[in-house]
Amino acid sequence: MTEAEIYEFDLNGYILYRELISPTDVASMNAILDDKITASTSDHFGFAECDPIFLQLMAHPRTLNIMRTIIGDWLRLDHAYAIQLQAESDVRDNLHGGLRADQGEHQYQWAYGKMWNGLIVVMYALEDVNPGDGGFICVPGSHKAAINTYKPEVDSHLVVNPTLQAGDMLIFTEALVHGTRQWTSSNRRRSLLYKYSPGYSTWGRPEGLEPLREKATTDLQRDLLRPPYVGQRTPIDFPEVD
Ligand SMILES: O=C(O)CCC(=O)C(=O)O
Repeated sequence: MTEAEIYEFDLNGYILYRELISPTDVASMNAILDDKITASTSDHFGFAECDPIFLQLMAHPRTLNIMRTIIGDWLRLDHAYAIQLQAESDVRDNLHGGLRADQGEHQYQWAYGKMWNGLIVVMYALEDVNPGDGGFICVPGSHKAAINTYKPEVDSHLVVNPTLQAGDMLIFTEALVHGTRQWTSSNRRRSLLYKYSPGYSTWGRPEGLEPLREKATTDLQRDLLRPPYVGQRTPIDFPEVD
């Protein structure tokens, strides 16, 4: 990450990268999901085991390079799921998360000249999110808030609803107060969420990664899918970024 990007992530608790997935790959991923999704698929669903392209995205060199700054050399994939919303989807507007929420796991600290994070979300948009569409919302800067007994209303002036184009990537810390607002567009929302943790911790049940481990085809993918542990854990062998 550049100094400007680190400043932005530190200031806001989230950062946006444009055009991370190529239009060709976005189209392939959408076609795969169109085949997979049925009328009974819920708004939140597992997707990463259904095609190798999604494990390749988990190990995207540019993303991992950014995660290296945010989480460090021993990062792991914690869990992954997709969100698909339509105007008729029944969304319970909410804001949750925040510094030290979830048994203290959601963390954000600077020490020894670098940031230390807990669970981090990498969200890829497979469809555009236009101004006012709803979906992902957050309170910029709230990952450093000193008060955790109060959360603003979802329509507060403190809440933002970032706009995205298909292929963009939004990264946020779960220490940020964030959530979902009713989807209002006649177009669908389709997002892929990959959540990464430091090697020593887990938010999801570690056995939830077993179906993905069975599908891993490279050492890098297998390393990212290791369960949490510390002793003799080797760092990730980060791939070169083009
Ligand atoms: O993307 C969203 O709508 C919300 C995601 C969320 O709440 C989370 O990742 O914890």
